[in-house]
Amino acid sequence: MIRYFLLGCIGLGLMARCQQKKTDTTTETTSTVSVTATDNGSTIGNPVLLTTLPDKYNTPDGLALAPDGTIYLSAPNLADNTYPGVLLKIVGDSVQFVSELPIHPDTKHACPMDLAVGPDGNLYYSENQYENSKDYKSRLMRISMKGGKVGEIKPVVTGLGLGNAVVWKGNTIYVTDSQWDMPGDTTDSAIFRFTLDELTKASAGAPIMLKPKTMDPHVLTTFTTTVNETGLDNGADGLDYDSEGNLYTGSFGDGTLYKVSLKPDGTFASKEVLKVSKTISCVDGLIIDRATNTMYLCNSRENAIMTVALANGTVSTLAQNGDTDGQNGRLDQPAEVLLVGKRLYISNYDKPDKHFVNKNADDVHTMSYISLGQ
Ligand SMILES: [Ca+2]
Ligand SMILES: [Ca+2]
Ligand SMILES: [Ca+2]
Ligand SMILES: [Ca+2]
Repeated sequence: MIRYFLLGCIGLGLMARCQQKKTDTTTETTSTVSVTATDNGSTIGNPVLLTTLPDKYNTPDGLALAPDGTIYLSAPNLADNTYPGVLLKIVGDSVQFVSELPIHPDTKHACPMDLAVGPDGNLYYSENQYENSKDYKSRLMRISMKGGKVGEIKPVVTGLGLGNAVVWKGNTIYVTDSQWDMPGDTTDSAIFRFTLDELTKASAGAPIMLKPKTMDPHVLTTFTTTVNETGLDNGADGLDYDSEGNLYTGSFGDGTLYKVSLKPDGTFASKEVLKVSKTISCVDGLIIDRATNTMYLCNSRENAIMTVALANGTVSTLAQNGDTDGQNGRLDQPAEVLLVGKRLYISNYDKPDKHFVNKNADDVHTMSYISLGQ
């Protein structure tokens, strides 16, 4: 019954009237995204509340599983950056403080995004300083880890535009930069590639300094965003690889998914747009279950977790909610996912852009999860 009601709403293009928005005073009726969601209602799936976070952790983002089972979480705190960006960990159904992070000398902010433990046991994270400065201030950072304890933290790469996702594949780390522009084109983005050797040397000496607005030798490949009504030119965002070692990324601004094939040495071989069964409007964080070659992605704009069967491109919506504050585990603009066993952890970023289902960076800050399978 509800489904037919919602379908009716979409068919008539009258979502704004069908939904009873308490505070919506806009007259927007032309959004091209068909959103099958109602305010504060769970429409698809059953995301569960993992924990509620205090104001000092107001924007949770990156998630990483360490070999010792620790689940690390970054809090860039971009919704209210009067609170410093910090490193946290998930313990059971609670979130615990791990470490403060160094501020950038120019922006005076730490802004940790995605994280990944390297083959050397150290924890690497990218920064999103783009919110503070458009002048290529973002860095790749290395946290020296000894016996699970945080040691020295220092930059190993400088000059990124908007460092976003990171993934280690063997002795190579791949990093997305959602704002790696070229001269004359402000809509570009890139995947970067750095070897463990390079980063180990950088950690002992000076960081690798990228050359903005060039095809720096560390660029694996670039992408161009088709800017839509959101006005967002952010490109490559989430990043992971399948069982055959192909990289996948998705564009935050236009939702295109890309498959990037690599040579045996980890350098670029080819890339293609992934053919999918249904248009996806926005891709933030993603993870691939390499046992099944299923991608789980965060559709930040539509407040949804979607799956893509990589074998045939079939897109399904695993969970989706309307404009929520996240309480009770409802999705509130998911940004990152992490699969641990049958549990899919979800960071609710809750910092909306124009034409997003999520309308308010509210004062409820949450982590959710979805139990997959039995
Ligand atoms: Ca740009
Ligand atoms: Ca992201
Ligand atoms: Ca919230
Ligand atoms: Ca919200």
